[in-house]
Amino acid sequence: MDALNYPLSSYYDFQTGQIVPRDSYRQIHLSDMRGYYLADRETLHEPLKEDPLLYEVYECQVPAKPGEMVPCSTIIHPGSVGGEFYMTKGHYHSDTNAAEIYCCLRGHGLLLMQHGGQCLVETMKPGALVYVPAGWAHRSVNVGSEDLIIFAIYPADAGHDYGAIREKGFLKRVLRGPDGSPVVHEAS
Ligand code: S6P
Ligand code: ZN
Repeated sequence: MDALNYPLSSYYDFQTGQIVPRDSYRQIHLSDMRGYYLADRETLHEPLKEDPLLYEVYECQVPAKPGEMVPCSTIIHPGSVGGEFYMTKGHYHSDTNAAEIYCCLRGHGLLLMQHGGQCLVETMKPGALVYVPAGWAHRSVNVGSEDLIIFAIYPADAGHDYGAIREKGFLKRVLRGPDGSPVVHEAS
């Protein structure tokens, strides 16, 4: 990240959630989420019958040093795995002093935030602006029938710690109820 031309300017498509030019982009398929879904516990070591794309993340590349900030877009597609809505892996920031700002542009979702045995659930609908305090794990869940598009900004030197969530999960899970609407369960 030496040869940066300032100011950095991109185009953000509010309809699709894409950021152009595409600096940093990743796709997360079901095969990348082994062990995260409840239904996966029994079938963890079985080959997947299909491997749908669950979510995509665009990030603007900036130097990973104190004072810099990363703008990013997450697009979570609609769907569920064994009745559990498509969701991001979820993580803590490695720097426990690093907060984050989330803003929902499109769709309908829930944002789980967890810290010290407490798990809060915030509604994400267009215009919802949620502050993720430093030290809180966060996971987005698409509970709607269209893409959930979220814009976020976080400190460039925050770092991402996936280990604790990968091993223990969140204290709450979001499942599809009998009528298709989301039901938040205490994780077992
Ligand atoms: C980064 C920020 C988001 C997530 C993205 C995917 O700090 O919270 O850009 O990276 O929503 O979630 P995850 O948990 O797979 O990184
Ligand atoms: Zn984050």
